[in-house]
Amino acid sequence: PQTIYLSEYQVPAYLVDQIDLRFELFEDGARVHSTLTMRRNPESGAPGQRLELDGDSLILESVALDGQTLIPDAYEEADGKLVIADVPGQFELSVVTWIEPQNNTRLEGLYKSSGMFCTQCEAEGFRCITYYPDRPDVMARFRTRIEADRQSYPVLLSNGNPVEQGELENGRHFVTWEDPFPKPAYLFALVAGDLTEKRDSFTTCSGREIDLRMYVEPRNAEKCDFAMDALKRSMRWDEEVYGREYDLDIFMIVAVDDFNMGAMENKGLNIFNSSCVLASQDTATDATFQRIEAIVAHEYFHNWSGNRVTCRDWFQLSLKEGFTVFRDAQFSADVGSPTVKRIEDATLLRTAQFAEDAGPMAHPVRPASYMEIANFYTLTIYEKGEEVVRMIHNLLGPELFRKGSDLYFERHDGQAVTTDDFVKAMEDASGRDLSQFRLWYEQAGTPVLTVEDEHDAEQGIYRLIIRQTVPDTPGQTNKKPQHIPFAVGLLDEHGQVLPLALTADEHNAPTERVLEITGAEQVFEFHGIEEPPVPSLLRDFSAPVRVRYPYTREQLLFLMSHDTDGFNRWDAGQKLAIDVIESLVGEDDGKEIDPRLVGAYRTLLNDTSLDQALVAKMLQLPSENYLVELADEADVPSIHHARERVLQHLAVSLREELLACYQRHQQAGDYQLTPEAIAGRSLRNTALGWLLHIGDVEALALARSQFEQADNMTDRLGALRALVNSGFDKERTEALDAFYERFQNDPQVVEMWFSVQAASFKMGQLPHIRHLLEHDAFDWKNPNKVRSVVGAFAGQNLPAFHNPDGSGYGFLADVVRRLDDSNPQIAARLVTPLTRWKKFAPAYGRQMRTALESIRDKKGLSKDVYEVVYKSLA
Ligand code: HT7
Ligand code: ZN
Repeated sequence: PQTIYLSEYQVPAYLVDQIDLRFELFEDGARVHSTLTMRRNPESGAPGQRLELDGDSLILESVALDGQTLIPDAYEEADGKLVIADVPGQFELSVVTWIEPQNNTRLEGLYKSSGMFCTQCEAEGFRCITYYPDRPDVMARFRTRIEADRQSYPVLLSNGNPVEQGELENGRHFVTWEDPFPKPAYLFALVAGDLTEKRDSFTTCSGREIDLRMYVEPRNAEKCDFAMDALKRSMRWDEEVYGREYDLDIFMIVAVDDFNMGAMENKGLNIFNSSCVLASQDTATDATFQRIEAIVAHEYFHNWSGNRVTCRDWFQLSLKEGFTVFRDAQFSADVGSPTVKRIEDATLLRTAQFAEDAGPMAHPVRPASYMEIANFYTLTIYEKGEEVVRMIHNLLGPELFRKGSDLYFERHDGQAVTTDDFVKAMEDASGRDLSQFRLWYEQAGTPVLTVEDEHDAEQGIYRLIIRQTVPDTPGQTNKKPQHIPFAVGLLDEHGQVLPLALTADEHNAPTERVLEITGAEQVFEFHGIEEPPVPSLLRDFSAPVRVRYPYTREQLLFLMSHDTDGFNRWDAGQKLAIDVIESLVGEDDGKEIDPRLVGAYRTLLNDTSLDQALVAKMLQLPSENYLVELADEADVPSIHHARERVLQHLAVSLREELLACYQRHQQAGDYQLTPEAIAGRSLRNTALGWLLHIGDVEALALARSQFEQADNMTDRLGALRALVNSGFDKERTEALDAFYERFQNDPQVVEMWFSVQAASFKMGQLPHIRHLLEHDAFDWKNPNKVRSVVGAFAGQNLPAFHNPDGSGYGFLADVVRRLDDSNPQIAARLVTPLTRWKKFAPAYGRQMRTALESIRDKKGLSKDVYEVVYKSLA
């Protein structure tokens, strides 16, 4: 496969002003009539009159130039292109293609899901519909006419506003949609089906009434309210916080069961994976509700950050994704608990993005090359991209950042631009120089800050000596120091934050400072510090970096109970638990577990004056995935064993406190989604899980009654998970059967049922995973089902996946080879756990490599999987 380079970017030779589409939808295929009004791009230096259009899996029926049908000699169809050697400066090109949505298992372009037609065009799906310059810097006005059988497809949707509809012969009908905003083809969408419509409305800040509609399968009609409310909250928030008003008269959301990712921000017609939009108290957990709210907001926010201002090319993907994730994170923090949101985001980043940044697929936030763009919808583009925008926000402060975003939207409305344009707008609005900061977009790898300190009692000076390195990554060595906002605080022995005076005569100094790290080594002096303080470093996780500072356990215990920064308070607890677990890895079971850990957890459980949302997070031990990420040559069974020992020890030692915590957080009254209520459920379910882990019979009775009587899915699934991870075999089987019996007709709940088993070490051993794949409810064509079994097994059930006999690796390789033919995007994503082979002890790494080689050797391997496997083996 060919590698595409950012350095080879050229403006398009031809532009499209208008595209008129007519879709004839049938059961055995679809005919697509497209008429493009095109002209030569005055900015293009490309010589000649050669027109190249992209196409994939198309059957070409005819081509006409300015109304004249072209004979086959006048054009060439090869290597995914339609080439017409000689076109005038301005012309109309009509192309008719035949496609087969019913056989489209890749879920790119136009396909069928549960009997409905739907599309996914980002990044390069539009070329599976018709020949087109399928690149985001070609922006056109779309007019779309859809024709289909009225009975089977009463609802016909596309982008923009409906402008015409009517009846046709043979029980068919049509609707025409017009989108007034020029857009790239990746934002095109079409939906046709027998769908229930839910309606609401929103009045914008300027008084315009927007028609809001959700379209779902009739059985899901009762699961729309939460997403609709989340949409309205998002619309209001974007007006208030970013001054962004919605621009069309109608905004639609559609839920589809078969979808490669979470959702898609098509202009005016967002399409969602059902699992990311449908919810009810009975069927969705708190985490699902929060995810839905964040994704609805994310897709809505794209209307400005992505659609009105879009990407020039796919190297700029983080321009829209990083910025939009930042916006949705701000929104979630505003409507929920900001500290908890920050903890969740930093956990994902440190566990998974840091691993990506240290692995074979490491790439900058603005990559310099790719083979298959679908492989670059990564944690680096999304989550690290978010952190980069957040750092600009930290450096500029909220007012100047808002000035910068206003300037960016105003300056580039209707354009396809670059990450550099974004940074430039921030610079111009703030007067700050962000030239060194731009390295965050260019250099891959997670910077490491090594911090030393010294206290000069005589002068009352405390010094922080900070050294910065950026590790080598594939294709990048000898990197330059980056510009890092490093938030710090200092605590005295009573836990009071100290003023941070940078000179002897600075008065009223703040108690928190964002230090700007720009060099390879820098020293910061704080004056008036009489006693050695405890430093609180990288507060609120102010930059996506690793910090090395030799905290003692005493200091961590101190920060855990005194730090005024909620994030660092939580982080101190994590560091302490990690230190204790790591000290047990590879040791025999006689080695003592530091009693101070139990003491700290006891305080957390007993002190009801603490923020319970924070306590709920603090009680969660660091995951096995994070422990692996921190290890040099990870030995998963030993890590698992050490973590289990700590968990068991804590649960045995704190049995009474856990039972009391469980009882204290019994919730009476209606189910609520407030941060307090969510924290209460989380604490209860953590306590229950720990107690069942140690085979507590009293807790077993609590779990069974919670499972049976729960009025919400968080508690029901919490009890089920606790039972699945317990040693109570009979009760576990009974609960799993009862759960399936009750929810078998709800695909989203069945997905949870699969993943609770596949992610559990107690249950999810390979024979059982194979058994799940044979289950009636499992469907290889549905990405959610594949993720819920195979993804959960390889991504979360580490000791089973890393079975020393290598069976987990062989299994995953078989699955990837199988999926490579039907859905290469999903296959390429599933390979990820194998690509980390260098991270593991040699006996494991070798077998992981062998599994990768068996994928590499498959005949006809897709470009998607080839890129990931090839780079991992290099
Ligand atoms: N912008 C959307 C990306 C997306 C996607 C990409 C590749 C293949 C399938 C896809 N479905 C959606 C989602 C988002 O970030 O908002
Ligand atoms: Zn997005």
